[in-house]
Amino acid sequence: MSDQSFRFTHAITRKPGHSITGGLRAVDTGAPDLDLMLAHHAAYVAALRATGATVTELDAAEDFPDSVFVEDTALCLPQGAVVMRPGAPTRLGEAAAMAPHLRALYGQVIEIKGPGFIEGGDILVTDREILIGRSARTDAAGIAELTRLVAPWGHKVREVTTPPGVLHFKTDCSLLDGETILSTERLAASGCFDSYRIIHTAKGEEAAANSIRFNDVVLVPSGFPGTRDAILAAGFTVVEIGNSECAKLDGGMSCLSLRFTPKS
Ligand code: CIR
Repeated sequence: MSDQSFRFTHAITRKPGHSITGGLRAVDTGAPDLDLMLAHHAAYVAALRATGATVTELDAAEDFPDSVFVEDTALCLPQGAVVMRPGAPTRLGEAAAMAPHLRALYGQVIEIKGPGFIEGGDILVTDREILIGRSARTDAAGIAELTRLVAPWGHKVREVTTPPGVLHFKTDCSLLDGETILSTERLAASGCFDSYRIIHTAKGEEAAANSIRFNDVVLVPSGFPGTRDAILAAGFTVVEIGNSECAKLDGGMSCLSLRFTPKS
């Protein structure tokens, strides 16, 4: 089994700013507390660094309330990075703001030009394929353009469906190793992971599905003991990170970083 889908030497994160209170959310459950979010964010960055990775922490970008969720701005592959074209109008400029940072670290950076839209949160890369969930943010034209761009790098794309009412495909799943996926029951019921080993989130703990495998650890949002124990029982090492404030904006563990090994 190759491990390039979960072993990385680098990550990019961006600090949340005061404008985070204006971030997008499906349901208003109250304003996020910036100080608490900063504390959770610092723990998240520390957990990535503890695996030996180099983490570039960008300053807050107040013009973009959701810019802490850097994952949506790019897809990082072993051969190069692809700058996304977010489907949320308030987030479109975030991708262009990320591009120079990727260029500074990565050998090869290309971009989705449109007219379609695609966000990183809808893309799950496994050892054998790239799964992309169509969603309110990612459309057929965006998927088609990405498919064309990554074909010369030898990547096969499979289009799948994001459950109705779920923001991103990866809101409901994460990769634990090259062959193992953590998924909600509602997403796995679509059959999209039938050729993988699946670990289901515990009942009522759907919000734990957005975890990430990063080198030797799995970062899991705090407060989901059933799912944490299922991941532990499967032999993974778990680090729990507070996510109460990002959750108010429909964000989780994957959204907070771009993870990659630069192509030199
Ligand atoms: C948004 O609605 O775009 C943000 N409030 C949350 C983005 C979460 N990103 C992700 O799941 N990759």
